[in-house]
Amino acid sequence: MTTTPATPPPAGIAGISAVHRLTSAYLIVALLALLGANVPGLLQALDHAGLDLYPAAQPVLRSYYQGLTVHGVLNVLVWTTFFICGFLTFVTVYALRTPLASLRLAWATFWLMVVGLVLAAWPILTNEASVLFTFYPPLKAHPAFYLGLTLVVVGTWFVTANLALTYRRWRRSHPTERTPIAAFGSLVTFAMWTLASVGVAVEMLALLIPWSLGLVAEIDPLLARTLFWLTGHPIVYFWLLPAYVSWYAMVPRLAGGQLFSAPMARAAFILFLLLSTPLGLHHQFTDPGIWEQWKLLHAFLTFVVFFPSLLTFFNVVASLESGARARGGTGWVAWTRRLPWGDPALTAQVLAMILFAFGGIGGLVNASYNVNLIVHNTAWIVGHFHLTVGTAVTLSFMGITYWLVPLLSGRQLFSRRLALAQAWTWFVGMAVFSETLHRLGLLGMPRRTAMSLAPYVLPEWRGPLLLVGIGGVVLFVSGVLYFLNLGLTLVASRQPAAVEVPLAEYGDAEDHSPAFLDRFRPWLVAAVALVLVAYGPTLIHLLGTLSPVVGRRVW
Ligand code: HAS
Ligand code: CU
Repeated sequence: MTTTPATPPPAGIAGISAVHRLTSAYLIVALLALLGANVPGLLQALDHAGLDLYPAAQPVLRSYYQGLTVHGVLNVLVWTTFFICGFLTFVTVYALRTPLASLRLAWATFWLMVVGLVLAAWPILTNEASVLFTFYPPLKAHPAFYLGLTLVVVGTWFVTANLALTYRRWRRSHPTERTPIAAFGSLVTFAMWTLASVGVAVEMLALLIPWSLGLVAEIDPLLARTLFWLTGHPIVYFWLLPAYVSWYAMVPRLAGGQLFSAPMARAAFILFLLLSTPLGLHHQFTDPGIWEQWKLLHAFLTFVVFFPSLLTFFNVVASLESGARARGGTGWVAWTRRLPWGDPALTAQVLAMILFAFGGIGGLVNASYNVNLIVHNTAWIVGHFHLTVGTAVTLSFMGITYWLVPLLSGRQLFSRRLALAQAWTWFVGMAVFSETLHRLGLLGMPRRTAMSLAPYVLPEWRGPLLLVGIGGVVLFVSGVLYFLNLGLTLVASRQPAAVEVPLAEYGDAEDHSPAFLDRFRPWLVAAVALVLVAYGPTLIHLLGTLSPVVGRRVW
């Protein structure tokens, strides 16, 4: 097997230190969000274990629901989005070895997103927007909440534009080359997201903002929810695909191997571009007023979007195996012992993958129209998304920071041991926490409920609820270890870092992907067409059956 040449040193990329600064800025906001989300997360887990600590958290957090909103918004909207904008910009520039198209636009985008974040954070912190991260009407938040989140979304569109222009510049000077996988995956992620985010943008601009400003008195909850989930489902792949970029383009290198198949990686990304969006109705199987045929179509499409993750499963494990075998691993399973388990950047990501396999299987249960009726709105769903966004994504991003923060700061990671302990405690804590929540869901426990105050807790929930509390405490400790290590890296690490971007080689001298797997436009056109087919009739139907209601503040 021959290989592509090793990654050349970064010195040749014009303006690379400015990109480092930009990525650092995004990373700081992302990490502050993750840090801020950790405390309400602990309070929620303890609430499930029967300890209501919210009276002690006054006046910062006035209720379980305000805490849950802070936790959800900071984790799934801020930590993810800011990390992704910084990381994928960094990756694209490195993979293409081409300067970012416009640094000025990039900084303007960053500040626009920060302004949006501050606007949205202020009503959340003053308890004027305790509407959870799904902000379903008729729950009505302060207008600044909706305006702020809209600015963040618009910011991501500018990131797309900047990356697309960078790619165009690269393509002009490399007309026949295949786009490197890392850049290809990053560009697909932003293309997919930009198409997908139109739903929530319309919801904000046409429904929520005018209504929260008092320009219109009423809102149609079903139409708003449908537009929300048009974006709300694919957003999960907006979070996941950057982890996949790392699993495909960097993890093989960290494992000492190569990417097993570049064409298969490309095929997976293209399938996500096509299929991420037209299936959001699987979040609305129980919503009345939407035709069953369309729900069924979305259920089928959900089974299809499972497929690129199976491709990823195969490709990523084969790549890990190539690394382990190169290090002397043998046997069917025993090779796994030869992975470099002492490297926290790799270990965190492999542990994230293992839990993701279970989260993915749970996703199939959710997607099954009839079985969904059993798990919908129960603790099962909370278990599902802590394995996916809470582990596949978050633990992978943490693993990435174990090489990225030293690279950006120029200081070696303070402690690899602490980082390994962090990754393993996250894995164990999350396994206990999520498995128990799945079980509680099957026992009928509702999600989004302050269990310590609920008068209907069944005796068979009590034991598992305690385990949720224990899992949550382990996760909190893992979070503390993480921030301690990063903090000490910045203030106490004296060793200069000798880190390079671990871009993996492919298992072939050249990338033999067929040309149609390295195109954007035709797949994007097909993706738009699929969304129109999957959503057009339902949206037209909903516009004809509006039953608007006034807003409510129930907290
Ligand atoms: Fe989901 C609800 C279906 C994936 C996140 N999902 C949610 C919610 C969130 C979420 C946040 O169909 C709740 C939203 C709310 O608040 O109401 N989900 C799926 C399906 C998949 C899926 C079919 N979800 C994700 C991902 C998420 C995410 C990814 C975040 C990042 N989900 C649903 C449905 C609902 C839902 C319904 C609505 C439920 C309801 O009733 O409300 C699939 O895409 C999953 C595919 C994944 C796999 C796993 C592949 C494994 C890999 C790793 C392999 C490597 C290993 C390492 C094992 C097929 C790639 C080996 C180790 C060695 C050492 C060698
Ligand atoms: Cu979904």
